Amino acid sequence: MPNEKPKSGLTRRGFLELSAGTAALGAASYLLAGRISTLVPMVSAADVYKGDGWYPGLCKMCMQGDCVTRNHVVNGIVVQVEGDPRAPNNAGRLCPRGNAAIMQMYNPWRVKAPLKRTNPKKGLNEDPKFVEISWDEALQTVGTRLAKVHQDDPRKFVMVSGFGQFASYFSAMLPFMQIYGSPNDVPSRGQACAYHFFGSLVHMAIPDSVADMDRTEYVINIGRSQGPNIAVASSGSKVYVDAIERGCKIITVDPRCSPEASKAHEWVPIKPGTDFTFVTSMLYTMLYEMDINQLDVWSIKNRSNAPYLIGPDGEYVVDKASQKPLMWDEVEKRAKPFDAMPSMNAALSGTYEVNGVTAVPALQLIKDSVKTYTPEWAESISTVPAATIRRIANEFVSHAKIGSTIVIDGFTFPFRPVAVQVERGAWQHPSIGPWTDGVGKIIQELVGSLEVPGGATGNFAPQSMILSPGDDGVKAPSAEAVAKPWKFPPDLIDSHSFYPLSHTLPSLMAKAIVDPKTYHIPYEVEILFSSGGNPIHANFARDTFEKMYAKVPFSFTMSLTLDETAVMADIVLPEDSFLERQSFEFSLLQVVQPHKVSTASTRSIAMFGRRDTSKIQKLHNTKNSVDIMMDLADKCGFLTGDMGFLKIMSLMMGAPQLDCSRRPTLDELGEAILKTGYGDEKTLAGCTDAAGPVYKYKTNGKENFNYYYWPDNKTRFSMYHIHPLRVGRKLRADIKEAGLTAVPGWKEEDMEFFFHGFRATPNWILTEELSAPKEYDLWAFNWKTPGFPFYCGDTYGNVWLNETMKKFDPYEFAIWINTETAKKRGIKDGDTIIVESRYGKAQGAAKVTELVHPLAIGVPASHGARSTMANPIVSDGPNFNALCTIEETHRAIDPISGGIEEGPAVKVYKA
Ligand SMILES: Nc1nc2c(c(=O)[nH]1)N[C@H]1C(S)=C(S)[C@@H](COP(=O)(O)OP(=O)(O)OC[C@H]3O[C@@H](n4cnc5c(=O)[nH]c(N)nc54)[C@H](O)[C@@H]3O)O[C@H]1N2
Ligand SMILES: Nc1nc2c(c(=O)[nH]1)N[C@H]1C(S)=C(S)[C@@H](COP(=O)(O)OP(=O)(O)OC[C@H]3O[C@@H](n4cnc5c(=O)[nH]c(N)nc54)[C@H](O)[C@@H]3O)O[C@H]1N2
Ligand SMILES: [Mo]
Repeated sequence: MPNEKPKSGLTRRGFLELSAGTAALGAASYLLAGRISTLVPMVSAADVYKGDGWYPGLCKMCMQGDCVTRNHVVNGIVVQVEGDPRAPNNAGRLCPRGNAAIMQMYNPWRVKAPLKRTNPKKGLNEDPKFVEISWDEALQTVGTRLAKVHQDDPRKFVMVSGFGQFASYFSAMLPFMQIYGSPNDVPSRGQACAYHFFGSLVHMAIPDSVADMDRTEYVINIGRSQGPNIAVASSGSKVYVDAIERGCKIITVDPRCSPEASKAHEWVPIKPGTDFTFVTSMLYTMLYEMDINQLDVWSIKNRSNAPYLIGPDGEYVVDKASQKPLMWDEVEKRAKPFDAMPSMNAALSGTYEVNGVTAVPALQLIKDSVKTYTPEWAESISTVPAATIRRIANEFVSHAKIGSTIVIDGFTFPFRPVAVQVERGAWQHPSIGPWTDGVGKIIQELVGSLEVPGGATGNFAPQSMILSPGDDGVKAPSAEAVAKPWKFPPDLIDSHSFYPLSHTLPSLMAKAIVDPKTYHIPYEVEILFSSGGNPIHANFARDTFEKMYAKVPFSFTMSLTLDETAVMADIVLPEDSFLERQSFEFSLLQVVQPHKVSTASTRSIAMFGRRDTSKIQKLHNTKNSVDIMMDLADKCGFLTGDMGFLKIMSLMMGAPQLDCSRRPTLDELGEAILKTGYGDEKTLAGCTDAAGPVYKYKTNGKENFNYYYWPDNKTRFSMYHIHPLRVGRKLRADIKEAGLTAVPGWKEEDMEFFFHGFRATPNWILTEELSAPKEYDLWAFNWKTPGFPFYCGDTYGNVWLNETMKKFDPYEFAIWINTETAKKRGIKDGDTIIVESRYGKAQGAAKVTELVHPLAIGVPASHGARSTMANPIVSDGPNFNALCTIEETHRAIDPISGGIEEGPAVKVYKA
């Protein structure tokens, strides 16, 4: 049986020893030629592939998936993977995961053939009693169901995907959903990865703002990595270290001294969930303790909405005739439309009678909003010394070199080499998390460092549309800042209408499927399709997701291993490992640039993700996921045709001239993309190891900065964040009109908390966790680690990664506790301890250390509870996610981003 577990008698320990042996041999054979003998027994001797040599590859051991590799193939077996030194992004580097890719492909726990469930009872601890079936039967079973629901009501089909499957998501799964007509495409990560709103709003920086690492001189990282924390080979870590070597100062605000913080100029330990106070008191220092002329008055007046006059209702006061926002002209002593006067004449403070109302320049309101947020106040909540905050605010401003310019290709730019980067760690705290970033943006605008050399840019290739202003002169909300339209009763299964600015809401999907009435869903879900996304482990309520999968009459997956979603499935469609996936892979570099840092080497790059797997022997009866999606589209009857699957897929992939009247092979598809993007003379056959990676730069020099397309006051950034205020107002009205008194699941008395973040200026509020009962006297927090930033690439099931991290990183599978804190509780290094929140527990070995804040308990990665049918090593370590809740009654969901509170108050004791 290809899908059986390791032989009985081979205990878990036995298996680990076996894998330890494989890993050790594998590692040793990096140095010795004899390495393949450890892998040979896994393939049948009859199939010896000819064509030993090096072949081009593309790594997919993390979600970014753009590191170019060279794969050494001997007798059809991949014996070595290394970074391609010619690659513009990873330049020969490869992280620990990339180096362990071989063990993903040759993992004995892979799904080896299509499977059908024979035990109708579904549960995470139920044996599904899978039996192997043919591809024909599997596709027919899924196809018939899909076609029926498609006819009936496409909303009843829900797709859950994630970063285990990012490339096929863009290329095939998304087009499938679009043609199928179901709006219910729910990314599994959503509520743990919600930090896109303010970047999208202010400068279309999505996923988030990234520093210009070629030139920046002072970066404040709050709850975020620039690469080293998660070992990013593509850009990331190398760029970070280079910047430090060239003298750039990096300040890391984090409860933990991460590998990155240890290399940084300064580590600022902070109590989890309190970053809002740090940034708002920096803002206080800048506005109350500095002279305005120390700030970039030119940028404030020309490139933000800070001078716009605001009425008592919080709205812009507009010119009656043109409807354009007004500014107060200090020279002419009257209000004028923002584009009808020299911006430098605009008032930034005071009150003015305009249009019969008392109007105030927006900057004045921002200043008023932080008047009590002194560094001393911030210290009382965050524990960061007031003097440190003041010093950092002053250093930030002095490093901004306000007034300086830089000439690139003959074009003169403002030069502002500072950035504030606020990400996950700081965002995942309802109501105040997003605003930590919202204030981070304000601080940067005060020194003029957005979208100019040295400052912060976005991850999209620079281009003219990115900063285009609306009629009000301010860059229009884009990407995730565009509010989802209201609809009641909702079509969307995940309550998106109630959280119009959110990223994605998988836990609300789960709740609505289990209990459609509470969430006002007028239909019952009939089919769940999961692939490369694991809401059961990526989120915070295993039970709810288990109930969801158990309730839906039919679910299927496209899987690499038997993860939780597969254990709950009726049909499992086995997928090729990326090392054996044919032709090409849709590279993320087609869409967004590396998430972590930005340099000229990657800022506008597009790359063809060539994989030549023709000489690699496939191990099992698996298929390429793009092929599987074509099969399913065919079964549903929409493969070909004018707006058929092939057409949409070819458009999404950037190959509009593909012949869509018949099903293409993957080679044909790859070649069409190659020719469209890189020239008609290019052929797949020409993409060899000798020829090197295929890529191009879309822009160069001055075109690499969005300021170039919208200089001076041609566009303005949101500093007074009027958009969330407006969205909140509309949402209140919509809810009322629907006859509701609260958002589903929320208590009526918590609705003020719900709407708290929908405002234009920052305002502090105590979260549920910061006001927990006194016995919960510590705060747990979490981060991604170099070995296991995600489950993509099946990192947790990878024996080499598991062994390496166990052996070399004593912090990986442990619970971090500060020396003083441990002493008070009689906890010693290595003791088994229990971390208990009001929602759940995590257990593990204590790592007593000075590298963590005394009030914080660090629980790394996403270890712990896992699928019963995967390699048992996947459940090693403490499970952070069990400590968090998805309950609205605990105010656990951020109403803006949809993010879940990831800083639960906990108590800690010896087991
Ligand atoms: N504790 C904790 N939880 C977290 C996070 C954290 O840092 N800590 N991070 C959060 C964030 S930011 C995100 S984005 C999400 C990510 O969460 P998801 O988007 O769900 O992605 P992954 O966890 O990477 O992988 C999901 C599933 O993909 C499967 N898989 C891996 N490789 C392949 C493949 O090649 N093919 C197929 N078909 N399946 C594959 C794995 O078995 C896994 O079950 O997790 C979130 N959850
Ligand atoms: N190459 C590559 N790049 C990637 C990815 C990839 O897979 N590969 N993944 C992308 C994805 S999906 C994501 S979500 C990002 C994740 O990128 P990051 O946000 O950089 O990743 P995390 O490790 O989750 O970082 C969170 C940090 O916040 C800290 N932290 C936790 N709680 C708090 C808090 O309350 N306050 C403060 N100040 N800090 C806190 C943690 O200790 C940790 O250092 O990376 C993206 N970039
Ligand atoms: Mo993420």
